[in-house]
Amino acid sequence: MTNNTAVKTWIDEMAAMCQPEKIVWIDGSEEQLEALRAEAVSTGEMIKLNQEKLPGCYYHRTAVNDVARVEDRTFICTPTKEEAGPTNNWMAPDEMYAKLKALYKGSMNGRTMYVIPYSMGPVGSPFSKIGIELTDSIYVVLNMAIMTRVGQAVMDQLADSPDFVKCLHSKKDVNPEERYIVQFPQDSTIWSINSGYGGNVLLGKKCFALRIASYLGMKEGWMAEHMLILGLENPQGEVKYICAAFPSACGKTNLAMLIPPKYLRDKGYKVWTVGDDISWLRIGPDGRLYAINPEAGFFGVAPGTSEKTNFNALAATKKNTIFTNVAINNADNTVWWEGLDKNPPEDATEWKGARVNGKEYTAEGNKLAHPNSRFTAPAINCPCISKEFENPAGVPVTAIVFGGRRAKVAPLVYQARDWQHGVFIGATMASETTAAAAGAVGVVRRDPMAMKPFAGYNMADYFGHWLEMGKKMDPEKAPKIFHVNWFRQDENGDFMWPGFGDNMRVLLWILDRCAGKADAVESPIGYLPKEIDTTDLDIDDGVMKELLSIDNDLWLEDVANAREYFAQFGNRLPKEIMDELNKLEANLKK
Ligand code: OXD
Ligand code: MN
Repeated sequence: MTNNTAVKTWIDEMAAMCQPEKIVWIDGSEEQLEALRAEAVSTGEMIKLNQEKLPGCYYHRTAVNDVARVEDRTFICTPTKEEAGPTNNWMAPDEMYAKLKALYKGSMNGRTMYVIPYSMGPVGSPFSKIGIELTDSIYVVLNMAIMTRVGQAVMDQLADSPDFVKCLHSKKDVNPEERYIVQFPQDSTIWSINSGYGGNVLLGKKCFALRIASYLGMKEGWMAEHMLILGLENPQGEVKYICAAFPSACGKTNLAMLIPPKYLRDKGYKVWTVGDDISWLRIGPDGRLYAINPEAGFFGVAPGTSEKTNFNALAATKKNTIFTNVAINNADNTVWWEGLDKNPPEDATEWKGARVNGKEYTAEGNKLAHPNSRFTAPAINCPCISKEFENPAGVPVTAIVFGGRRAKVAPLVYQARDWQHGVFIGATMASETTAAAAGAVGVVRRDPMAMKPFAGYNMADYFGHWLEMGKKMDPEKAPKIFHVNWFRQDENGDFMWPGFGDNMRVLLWILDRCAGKADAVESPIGYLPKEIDTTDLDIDDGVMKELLSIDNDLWLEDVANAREYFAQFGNRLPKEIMDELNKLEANLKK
């Protein structure tokens, strides 16, 4: 498939270490993928689901000890510890290479090594980057073929360039004690071993498109962010694009595929999905910021996904989808998960593989699907996929939205005064633990720009890069920055805002602000709405007032918490971030 000497030399080296029985190139053809599906079914690695109800759909179960990303075993191996920063695990590259080489030695004995050339972003787009993943797992090959663009076209694009990210994965024996997910940013290299779970092994996603890409972005003057991209179309047919960053499990996929409330649908408003998890952003020739979604599929959390909560995501899973760790409904060989409906199948196989009476099993408090069970669905299946999804030039970004789960502190929405203030708002992003007791405020976890687990270099330098990007844009053309909080609670611990489709009301205020059409009031934290449209919404004025207000004392506590958090970065923290923190404190004390 290639005469590229850099590629061939690297594969020879990796094969000499892992010692596979044979090497198979993935050419991207449906014929080859179909043969691999058949092979995976014959070995039990995958189960073929009901092909009438779920055509092209398969099921996979991971090892019980291997069901999520493993942040404590994820490393950024930069030459010095300072380059990785205090929020990443670090080991010296030489030491880590030596440790892992011993683990990889003979790890593919008797197995096939698949070579997956893949493009993050449309093949040939100026935004796009190429990776090659070597893996001993057919499951990984088939998932990568959904999540990225794979095959010969990618090798043709690479031609004889050595500019590709070298990704090595071996499932080995899934030993959690020897599981490592390691990025070497300076070498454009990712090594993952002893896992078969998506986030650890689909190396194009978090490892490349966020960790390695954020480092490349810093070097090359662009940005890789943990952000969804959506287009909001008004009744005149104009579409404006929003990028939004939320920590994991805050409903990014739901927001990306939002269905507007009926009164807005009736007027002609629509939402189009460009991406649900990752954005790559570059300043275009016109000085505006443009975004692409580097992925080609959705690796979504299944539990909680239903016709009501996310009709579009559910529709996307109805064909050519791989389900991982959900439950099987044996009556018709389809899938089920908590929250799909209120009707767990009687004859079910739970995610670990035991055949149970699903009704009794769940009534006893057990879960049929693992809470982090997933669907891997092609983006083009999504009924609201944007027609700009494949646009190699990306979409122009009008607003950037940060958000978190805050029971008390953050209002429903507020706007940053300018880019620098917006970067500060992103840098202080936080979420509270969801299991908070009624009314009680959970434990605050800082997750700057939702990138804490994903920044491939020192987070303080990452803030600096955000500030630099702002300086390169005309302030009139740069996206306006906002913060939202769908999770504010009343004194009984009940959510005050309905969320889901009604979040569209907040997005409309955001876009109106960007167009200079909506009023706001200045507050110590930024601009608060005078009003959010609540047409047809059963919410009283007192609740709306509360949602749009702030408690200065709680905010001062938050300032103290943020100050403590920032201390870990020492004098590497950009001065602008501290200036904004001091300004916020002074505003709150006024
Ligand atoms: C994800 C995550 O899987 O952020 O997207 O954890
Ligand atoms: Mn994510």
